[in-house]
Amino acid sequence: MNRPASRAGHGAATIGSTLGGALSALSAAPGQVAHLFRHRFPTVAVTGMTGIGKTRLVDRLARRSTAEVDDAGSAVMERRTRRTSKGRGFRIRVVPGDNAASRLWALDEVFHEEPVDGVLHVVAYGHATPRRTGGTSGAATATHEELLAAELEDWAITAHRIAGMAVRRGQPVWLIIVVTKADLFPDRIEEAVTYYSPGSGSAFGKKIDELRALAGGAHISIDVLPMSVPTEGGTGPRRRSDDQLATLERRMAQLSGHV
Ligand SMILES: Nc1nc2c(ncn2[C@@H]2O[C@H](COP(=O)(O)OP(=O)(O)OP(=O)(O)O)[C@@H](O)[C@H]2O)c(=O)[nH]1
Ligand SMILES: [Mg+2]
Repeated sequence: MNRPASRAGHGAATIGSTLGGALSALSAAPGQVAHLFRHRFPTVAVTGMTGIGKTRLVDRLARRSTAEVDDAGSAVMERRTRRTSKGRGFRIRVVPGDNAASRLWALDEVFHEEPVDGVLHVVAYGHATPRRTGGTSGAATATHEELLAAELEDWAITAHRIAGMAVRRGQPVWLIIVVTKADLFPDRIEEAVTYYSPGSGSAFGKKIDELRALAGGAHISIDVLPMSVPTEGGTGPRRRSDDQLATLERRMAQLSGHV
């Protein structure tokens, strides 16, 4: 693996003498470098409906403090890089949750044009922050049931995209359902995790089972993990949040072959 790469470095000098070898080395090397880079910095798509907590989560993952204007929501794809020790990490792409044209472009990008290695799909057990859609005024309101239903609808769209990608790619794809805002329902965390789990028979669980069926033989690994990223200065249990983050990061590293 080293040899062709170092040869390619002297490509111009050796091209006359060992034309065939040098040419094949030149064409192979960029692929190998890209492959190595991709292994060290796999791409991860972060999906989920508007107001669910994607931006807060990835800012925490990237060790970056969240911008003040939380309430606005994200209109375009956000990009972050998470660096871990030993020169590894993740390239994170956050698909905007609002149903704008930019969301469709972003979904196309992460699931079709530059298919990602893994997906963090963010849900919040009906605790998404209601956001106004463009052009309307006044505070947005929605009941818990409406928000749960909206999560389900949002997942149906994303699940189709993930299944399509898995089928086309023919290599394993991993998915972690991140149940965030757990600080808002501390006594119902287990119940929430079950609700989002495959085989649970819940409305969401059934949709996860459908994803498996849609993807056919393509391999998709599915995890469900609780998370909370309380606002800075908040009174929530910091310790639990740190543990949850550590668990998520460990699992992402395992799934990417980093450990
Ligand atoms: N209590 C609590 N609030 C959270 C948590 N995560 C996010 N929030 C709040 O929920 C709101 C929405 O979070 P965002 O991260 O902006 O949501 P988003 O998914 O990026 O939304 P869009 O950009 O519209 O797609 C913000 O007011 C956050 O402060 C959490 O774990 N706990
Ligand atoms: Mg956002």
